[in-house]
Amino acid sequence: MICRFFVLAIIILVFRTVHLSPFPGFHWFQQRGSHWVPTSTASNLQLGVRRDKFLEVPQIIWGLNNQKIALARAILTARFLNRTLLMPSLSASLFYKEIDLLEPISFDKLFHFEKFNYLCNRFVRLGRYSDLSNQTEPFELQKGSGRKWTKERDLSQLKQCREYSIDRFEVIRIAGKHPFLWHDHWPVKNYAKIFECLVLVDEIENEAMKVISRIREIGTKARSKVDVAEEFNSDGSVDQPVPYIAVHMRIEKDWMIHCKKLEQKSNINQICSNKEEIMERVAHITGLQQPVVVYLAVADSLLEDNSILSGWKDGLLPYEKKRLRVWEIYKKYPYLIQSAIDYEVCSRADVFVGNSFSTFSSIIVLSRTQKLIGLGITSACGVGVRFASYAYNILGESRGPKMWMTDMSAPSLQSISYGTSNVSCYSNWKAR
Ligand SMILES: Nc1nc2c(ncn2[C@@H]2O[C@H](COP(=O)(O)OP(=O)(O)O)[C@@H](O)[C@H]2O)c(=O)[nH]1
Ligand SMILES: *[C@@H]1O[C@H](CO)[C@@H](O)[C@H](O)[C@H]1NC(C)=O
Ligand SMILES: *[C@@H]1O[C@H](CO)[C@@H](O)[C@H](O)[C@H]1NC(C)=O
Ligand SMILES: *[C@@H]1O[C@H](CO)[C@@H](O)[C@H](O)[C@H]1NC(C)=O
Repeated sequence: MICRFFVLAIIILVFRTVHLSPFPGFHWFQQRGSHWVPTSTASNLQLGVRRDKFLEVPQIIWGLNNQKIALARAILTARFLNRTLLMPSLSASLFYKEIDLLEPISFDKLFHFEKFNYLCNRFVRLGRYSDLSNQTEPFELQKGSGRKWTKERDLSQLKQCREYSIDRFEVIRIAGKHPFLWHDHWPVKNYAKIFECLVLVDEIENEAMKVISRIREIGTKARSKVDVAEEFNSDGSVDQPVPYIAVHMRIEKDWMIHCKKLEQKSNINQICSNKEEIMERVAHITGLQQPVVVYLAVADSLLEDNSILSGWKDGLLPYEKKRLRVWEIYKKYPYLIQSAIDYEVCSRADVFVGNSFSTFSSIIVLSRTQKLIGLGITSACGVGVRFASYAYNILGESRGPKMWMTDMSAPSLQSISYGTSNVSCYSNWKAR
């Protein structure tokens, strides 16, 4: 009897916990895409941010990950003001000098709008322009700029907006600088939560899956030629898909110019790595079972020469989009979407190697760090850890690249948005 009572009590407890989970999307997140049903429960209406007050921000621009950071900063600002963020416009192209070439693209062409609100429910909220009642003109808020516009002044301006005289407006429209350039007031873990809610729309997610299966297919063939000891099931299948490495080779000419300037300005000589250095360091990663496919995430059109496929150590099989025969998939899309597909391929790789001064690499490592935390792995310093990440621009152990995890307890996104040479494999577990 006592036993039964306890079992019952535990079942009730578990049931309650599942229902009262503070972040309901989390359990579901593991199996995203497969069977998702939008739910909007009336009981949630009072929680989270207000649905009748809005924030509007300027068009979001620059690279994919600069855009993601800008979006997160805008929506965290909206949360601070207890407002819904009006779905901002992203930019499909990378031209940032000529405004007319920015090619605005709606947020929901790339990311799933409903899933975003579902996953980030009670934390932040995105709204549509059709939600507006248009009763009053928006309040126009000019962001300050220049050296005198300090972080403190910026925050006090935001605080003023929470007072009735401004708060009574249905819409606060921020004018001036775009959100990537705003002062950063939010900790890394808040950004991480927003990034988790950014799920690609099905069409683009499927394209990324096609690329990944092509990579694994090639890996499987390569392994079947040599005698790699796989653990076969009784029916001859294998449990784990064939692993692959993704390397974000940041060697495009626009980057080379930028990083040389950055090295001079910051007096750090570990920012630019040429392709020989990248190949050499990747070759010294320990614990890799070979042969293994190395997917090179590069912007082919911006490359100076095509020699990135030669010079790799035996056992590392380099593939970029053309050799992989997936260029057909990418070429249908503008820059932003190409980059989003690459992001997904790198984010899901078994091993990722990037540059710690690239936001593209940094945000991939952030997502992988979160994945490791989710798997309960408390230190990625061991050899052969799944989802290991490395920074090739920094020398690590035994001539390899440096192990890299995101410091989830950092008070701002500074090191992620502007790069850092201070990377390590430690992570602060109290952050969660
Ligand atoms: N990985 C990858 N990068 C791309 C692609 N197309 C353009 N890029 C690069 O991505 C860069 C912009 O990305 P961004 O998010 O700003 O990252 P970061 O410049 O590396 O910090 C551009 O400068 C391009 O060189 C692509 O298809 N894949
Ligand atoms: C926003 O305002 C609502 C209603 O006034 C309140 O219940 C909620 O807790 C506030 N949310 C935040 C994030 O401050
Ligand atoms: C308010 O204005 C927006 C944009 O101009 C429009 O899309 C929306 O339908 C309007 N809402 C109402 C209730 O008229
Ligand atoms: C390097 O990063 C760690 C973890 O974020 C931090 O504790 C340390 O102070 C940083 N060191 C330097 C020199 O910035």
